[in-house]
Amino acid sequence: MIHDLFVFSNFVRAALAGQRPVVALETTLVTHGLPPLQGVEVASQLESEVVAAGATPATIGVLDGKVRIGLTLDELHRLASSGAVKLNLSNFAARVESGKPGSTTVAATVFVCARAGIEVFATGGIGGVHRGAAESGDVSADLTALARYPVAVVCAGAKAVLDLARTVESLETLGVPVYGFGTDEFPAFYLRESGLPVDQRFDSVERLAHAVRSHFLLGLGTGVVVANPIAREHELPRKDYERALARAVADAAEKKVRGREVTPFLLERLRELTAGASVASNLALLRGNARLAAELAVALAKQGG
Ligand code: PSU
Ligand code: MN
Repeated sequence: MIHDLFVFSNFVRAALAGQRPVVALETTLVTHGLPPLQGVEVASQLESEVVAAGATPATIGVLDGKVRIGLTLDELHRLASSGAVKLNLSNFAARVESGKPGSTTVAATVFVCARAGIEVFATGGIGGVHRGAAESGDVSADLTALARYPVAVVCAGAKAVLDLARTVESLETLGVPVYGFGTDEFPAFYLRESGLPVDQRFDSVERLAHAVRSHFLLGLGTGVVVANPIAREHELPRKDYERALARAVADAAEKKVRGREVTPFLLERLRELTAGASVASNLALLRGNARLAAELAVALAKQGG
């Protein structure tokens, strides 16, 4: 039995009990990854995408001393407006214990999925190895969680602000397969291509689901990254993007932004420097990931486990 620190919504509990497809969604992108008012609206849009593709959404967060699996719209509003802290694996338990609100990163969401028996999770981009990590040691706990919990994470690659080559190397070292959906290359979030390879390409959801199921059945124990590139028409123009990114990274260094603040700072700076275009791309890829995750969950449920 799962501990009563975990609280399921009725919808999610019923879907899991009936072995129907469920897709988890994180909340750090709601509270820290998007401009404040947009976060909740985007969260509901992602839930709608999941429902439209035939799965039950489980948006995850920490409220009132409990881990909530399937937040209501009301609870999402509370999370977004009450100073939620960004939770990874190291600050998770203390935040639950405090009774104060927390939003889940990929690391925390993957952990909750594993505890709750949810196999598929959709996000924007995973965290990874930061630029300059050799000095700062800043490597996202998302990698730790992927190495530890068998959950399929559908994403548009890793956050664009990272050292992507080192992030891909780390995934291999940790034993986390990267499956490209309709691509041979690890996507670069706002761009479809990074020049880095994936482990295996899949062009059909059924084949992808078989590979994910095999990974789970073999008991490799790690997560799977399903890399789903942004649609061509929603990519940022490469030149604009590269210029904005270089500027944002320089600003972060100058302002000595550190630790958990780095990602939100860079995303906000990119939004300003691209006049909002980065947010539009972000929304498009999030919707695409929610849809593919739901299709994957449906295919996995059909195949059985
Ligand atoms: N990528 C984005 N927007 C985000 C994040 C990633 O484009 O908001 C969030 C995710 O929740 C991810 C977290 O798990 O940032 C990673 O943060 P850090 O690098 O501090 O571990
Ligand atoms: Mn970090």
